[in-house]
Amino acid sequence: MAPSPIVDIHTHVYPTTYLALLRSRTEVPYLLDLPDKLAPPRLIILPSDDDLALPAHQRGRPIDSSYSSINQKIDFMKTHDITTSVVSLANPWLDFLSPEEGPQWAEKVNNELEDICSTSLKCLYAFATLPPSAPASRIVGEIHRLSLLPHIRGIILGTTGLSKGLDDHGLEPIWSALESAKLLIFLHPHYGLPSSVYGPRASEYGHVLPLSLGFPMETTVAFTRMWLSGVFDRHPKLKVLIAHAGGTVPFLSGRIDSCVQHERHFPENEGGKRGPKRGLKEVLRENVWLDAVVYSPTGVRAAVEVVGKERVLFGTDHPFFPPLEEGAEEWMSMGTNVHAVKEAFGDDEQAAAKVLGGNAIELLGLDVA
Ligand code: 5CU
Repeated sequence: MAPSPIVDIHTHVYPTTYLALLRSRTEVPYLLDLPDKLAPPRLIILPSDDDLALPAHQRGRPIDSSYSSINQKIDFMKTHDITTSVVSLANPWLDFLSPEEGPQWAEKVNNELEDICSTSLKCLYAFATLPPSAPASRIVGEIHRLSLLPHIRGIILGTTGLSKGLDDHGLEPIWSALESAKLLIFLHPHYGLPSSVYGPRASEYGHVLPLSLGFPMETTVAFTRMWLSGVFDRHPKLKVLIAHAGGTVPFLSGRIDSCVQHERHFPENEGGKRGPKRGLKEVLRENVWLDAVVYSPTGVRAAVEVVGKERVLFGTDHPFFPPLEEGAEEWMSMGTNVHAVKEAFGDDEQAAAKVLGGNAIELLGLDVA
């Protein structure tokens, strides 16, 4: 029997167009080439990376060819038996561009993603990117254009939306356009939490606190604001895939709901409930998908419990979290996430296979070679 397909829906790339954009800049985010031409350039992605007191080769993070090379992405897929990947631009997307610059860069990057996928013999699809600083009409125009590109299955979106967060009424035309185009929103963090929460010793722990805690909390707050503002009442068909197994949404959903039910600020609605008409439980079961990039069976089980086993999708986060040992072929992040899915389902191999691939194929209509 042929092995079940494995689909990676959380896998990033910095296409060459985007790297050229970063290279042309001197303000964060930007790409810093080093005098040693053999050393990979440094990506200065956050204001805290732009520490001019440090020598250039210690600022930000090294961005080697694995972040942009499609051949290396495909080699990674072959090494780990991944049949199909749905690639997305890595953070910080186009959040930092001016309203005038955004639309043309979105078009360039999205066209490059479509080209990459169309020459990949059915093993690649993509989540496109939007120009969030542009006027809403231009963003809506790009969504319409994307809906005609054969390999685009959704868009990746940061937590700031148009700059005021995902409860911003200015997003209404964007939600409507995404809902009618049936494009999935892949909600992904970038900004984390204010660095003060990590304390004065934060740098001793490298990126551990912002990545393991800041990212998931950022996503949790963004999605909760989206729900609280009634987005899913007004757009009942909107589809959202939340990164990193929903941040902490699965664990905190009961508490979030309880706080709403105890909040006088919300009037009681017809059903005697407070808050949005469509409760959090219902929205999680009908509008939300979670990736399984959570590195533990406990996390996968929590995700499955709140959204259902048919709404959890495998991912790797490649090329982030590469092996630290020189020359290692197998990525721990891949092995850990596959193991977490298999262990979470135990004997239910069919459910594990669906999370590893079948759910994504069905949801995104992927033609798997
Ligand atoms: O964990 C992740 O998803 C990431 C990511 O996407 N981008 C990044 O800069 N670090 C970690």
